[in-house]
Amino acid sequence: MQNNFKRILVTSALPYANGHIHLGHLAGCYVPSDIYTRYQRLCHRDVLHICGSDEHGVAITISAEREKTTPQAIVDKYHAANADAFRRFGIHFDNYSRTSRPIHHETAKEFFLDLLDKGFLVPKEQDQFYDAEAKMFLPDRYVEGICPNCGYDKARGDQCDNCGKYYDQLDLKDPKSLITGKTPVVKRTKHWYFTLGSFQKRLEEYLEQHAPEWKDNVLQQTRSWLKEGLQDRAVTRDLSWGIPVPIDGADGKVIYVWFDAVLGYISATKEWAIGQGDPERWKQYWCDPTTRYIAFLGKDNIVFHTVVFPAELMAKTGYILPDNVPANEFLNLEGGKFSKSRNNAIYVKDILDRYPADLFRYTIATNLPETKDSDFYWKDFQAKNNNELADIYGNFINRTITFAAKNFGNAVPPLGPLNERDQAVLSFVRTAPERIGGLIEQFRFRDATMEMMNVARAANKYFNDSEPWKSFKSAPAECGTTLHICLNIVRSMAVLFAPVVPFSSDKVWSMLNIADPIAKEQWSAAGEMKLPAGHTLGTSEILFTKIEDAVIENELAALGVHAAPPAAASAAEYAPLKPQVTYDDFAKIDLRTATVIAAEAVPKSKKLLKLQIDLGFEQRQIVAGIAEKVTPEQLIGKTIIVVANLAPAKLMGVESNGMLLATAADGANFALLTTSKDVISGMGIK
Ligand code: B3M
Ligand code: ZN
Repeated sequence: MQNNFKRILVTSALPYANGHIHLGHLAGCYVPSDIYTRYQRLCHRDVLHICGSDEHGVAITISAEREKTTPQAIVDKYHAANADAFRRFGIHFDNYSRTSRPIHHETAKEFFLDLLDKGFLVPKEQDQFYDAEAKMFLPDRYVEGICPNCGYDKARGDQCDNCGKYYDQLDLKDPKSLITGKTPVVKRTKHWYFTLGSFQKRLEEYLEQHAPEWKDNVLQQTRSWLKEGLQDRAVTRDLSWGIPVPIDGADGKVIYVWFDAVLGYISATKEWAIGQGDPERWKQYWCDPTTRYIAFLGKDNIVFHTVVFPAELMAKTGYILPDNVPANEFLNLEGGKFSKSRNNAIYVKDILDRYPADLFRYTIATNLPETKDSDFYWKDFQAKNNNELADIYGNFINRTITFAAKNFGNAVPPLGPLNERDQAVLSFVRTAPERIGGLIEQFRFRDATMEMMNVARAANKYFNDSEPWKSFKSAPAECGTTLHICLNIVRSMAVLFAPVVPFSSDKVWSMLNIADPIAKEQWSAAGEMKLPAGHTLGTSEILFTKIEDAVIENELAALGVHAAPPAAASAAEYAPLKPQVTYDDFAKIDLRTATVIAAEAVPKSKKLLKLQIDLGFEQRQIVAGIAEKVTPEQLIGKTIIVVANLAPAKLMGVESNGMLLATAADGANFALLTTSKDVISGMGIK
C-alpha cells in the first residue's frame, strides 16, 4: 500500500433490510472487509469501517407485500436481525446505520438538490409500464418479463439476474405486473435523469488510472459499461416508499434507491462522527485526498460503485473516489445440488447456535470467490475444521500449552542456545507478518489465510522434529528452548490468525495469560518472540472439536442434498490385475507424503496441472494430469502421496519431478490418495 495515505475508509455494501444475512453475503463482501479492517487495525492504521441497512426501494416494498406487512415493519425487523447476525459473526463495523434515518434523508436531498442546481439532473417525460388494475406505475422489479439480451424469462424491469444486463424496462419482452400478473399498459410520467453521459471521459480516466491495481472482474464489468457509452439514467421513481423528491410538483415520487443507497456510506460516517462528539470529522474520511477509500461489495453491485457513485461524487465535487473496489464473485451452495424448494441458503442466524463463528470464517476465507464463483460444501466445512483448525492449528496450541503445564510448571522455560532447526522456524515465523500482510494488501484473502495455516504447519513440524518428549529426559535445557520457542509461536499465531478467527485468537490469548489485549499488538512485530522466560500461562482449553459425519449428514439432509453412493463399477470397468511383483520390486518405489503449496493450470493444456509440493526436506514441482477432475484451489494445502523417486520428465515442456497418486477413475470414483490424519510432509510409506 502506498504509505502516503493517512487513513483508510472501508465501506461494505449496505444489505437490503428485507432478508437475513447468509453465507453468500459473507463471502461476497463482509468476510473480506472484516479481515482487511482487522488487519489494518493491527497495523495501527487509522481505519474506519462503515456499513448499514439499505432500507429503500422496490426490494423492500415487494417484500412487505409478500410478508403481508408494511415496509416499515420489514426494515425494522431485518435491520435488527442483520445487525445482530453481523455482531455474532464477529463482523465489526464502526457504524451500522440505516438509510431511513433523518441524517441520511438530509444527505441524499442535499446531493439531489446540488446536482439539480448544477444541471446534472434534468427532468424528462418518459413512457413507463403502468398496472391499470392496481393503479400504479411499475418501477424496476415490479415488472418481470423476457430479457431482451439473453432471453431469460424471469428478467426484472431494471436488470437481468441471468446475464447482468441493465436495460430500459420497455425493452422487456412479454412484461407482466408483479402485483396483478396482468400485462401492463404504457403510460407517460416525468422523471429526473442523471446526466451520467457527461462523466464518460472522466470515468474512463478514473478507471484507467486504477486499472493496474483493480481486480479483473471489476475492470471487465466497468470497461464493458463504459464501452457501450453511458446513458442518462432516471434517478426518481413513482413510489411512495423512499426519500421524497425534494422538488415542488414531484408528489408521489421518490429518489431511486441506488442514487441514495451509496450516499448511505457518507451519512453513516456523519452519524459516526456525531457519536464521537466531533461532527466535522467525517470530512477527514470523505473529503481529504490523503484518505484511501476501499469499497467492498459483491459482483452484482460493481458498476454502481465504479461508475454511478463516482459520478455522483464528481458531480457534487470535494469528495474522494474509491481507490479500490475489490468485489468478489458469488459463493454457491453444494454445487447447486440442493432442493431449491426447501432451502437455498445458509443463514447466519441459524448456524451460530450450532457452530462457533470462526469455523465459518475460516472455511469461507479459504474458499472466497475472489476470481470466480466458488462453492460452500458442508463436507469441506467439516474437513477444514477437522483437518486444519483442529488437527493443525488447535493441535499445536494444545500440545504446546499442555506440555508446558505438565513439564515446566505452567510457565515459559528459558531460551538456551539455538540450533539450526530453531533458527529456521523462528525465521519462518518472523517473516510471516510481511508475507501474510502483503497478500491482504493485495486483497488476496484466500492466499493470506492459507499462509496463516502454513505457520501452524511449520510449527507442528518443528514440534515433531524437535521431539521434546524425548529431550525432556535426555537434554532438559534443549527441551526448554523448544518449548520457549513453541509458546512464542503460539503467541505469534494468535496475532496472525486474529483477522480470520478472532474469537479463537482471544481464547489463545487468555490461555497464554497475556494482560494486554491483542488489539495492542503490532502486526509487523507479530513474529517476534515476546513471551519472556518465567511468564506464567493460563489454563488450556480445547479450541476446536471434531465434527462427526452424522452432524454433516444432518446438515445435508436439511438442504435436501443426499450424498449418492458412487455407482458400483461394472466388471468391464475394473482394470485387469497386473502380474505379481516381489516385495523388493515394490520397495524400489519411494512413496512419500507431501503438501501441495501451490497449484495452477499448465497453459494451453486441458489436462495438466502444475503443483509445487513440500516434501519436508525439499520443495519441488510435479505435473499431474488431473485438471479436468480437481481445481487448483481444491489441491492447495492437501496432504498427498507422491512417487518421490520417479525419473524426472517433461510434460508439455514443463518439468515434473515425481508423480501424485490418485484412483485411475473419473467422476464419482476419482479421488486423490491422502492420509487418514494430518502428518508431516516427507514421511515414507510402506
Ligand atoms: N442493497 C444490494 C444488495 O443488498 C444493495 C447494495 C447497496 S450498496 C450501497 O445486494
Ligand atoms: Zn439476460
